[in-house]
Amino acid sequence: MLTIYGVYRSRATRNIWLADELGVPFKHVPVIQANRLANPNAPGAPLHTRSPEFLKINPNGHIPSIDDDGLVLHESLAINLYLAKKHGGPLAPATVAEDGQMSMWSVWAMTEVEPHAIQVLYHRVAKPVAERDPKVAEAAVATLRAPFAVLNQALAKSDYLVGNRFTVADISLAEVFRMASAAPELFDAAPNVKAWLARCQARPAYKQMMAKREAEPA
Ligand SMILES: N[C@@H](CCC(=O)N[C@@H](CS)C(=O)NCC(=O)O)C(=O)O
Repeated sequence: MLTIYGVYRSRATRNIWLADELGVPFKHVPVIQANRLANPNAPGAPLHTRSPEFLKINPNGHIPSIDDDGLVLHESLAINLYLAKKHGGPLAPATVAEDGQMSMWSVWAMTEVEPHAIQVLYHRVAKPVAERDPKVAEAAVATLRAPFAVLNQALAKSDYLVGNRFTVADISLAEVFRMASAAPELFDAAPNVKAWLARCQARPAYKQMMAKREAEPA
């Protein structure tokens, strides 16, 4: 049985969306970020990223993690590649070449895009207004123009990233690019990216995941 650790309001959405697309049943353990709790050490506090019980599963103290019949894995996008390859089908790489392409896009998204996209999210939306720094958001947007252009060019030839079909790479990248949603100027300058993200987010499994995310307290 697959267990996914991490609340819906976290990067766990990447793994939950994929599991739903694959039709893989899973147990969901809603570990919450410790920094979202006023007093994580209070008696009766929910299971969180610094709970000793969770640190035994992920000593990094981050969500998501999975336990798949005893195999414990961390890192959201590595988890996605593992689950896709384990369960196969159209979401998974069909050849070693596709495996290379899916790994390339995933590592690219995590290193070239996510660190900046998260600054857009923090400084335009997520932080309390008094803590937002528009200059940080602007700098992140400026840096993101180049990777947005790269993805825009890649998507000029195909509706999806790899193999001309919707795959795990699209799920992982769509979730990373969603972090930059508060910068519509980036999407307007990259119409293929904008249309691709809308295509990915029109999928029933995405909508199901997002409905559960919205139902969680902010
Ligand atoms: N590279 C990791 C990042 C994990 C991460 O930073 N997760 C956040 C939530 S989205 C977290 O656990 N924050 C709370 C904490 O670090 O205590 C991944 O993609 O899985």
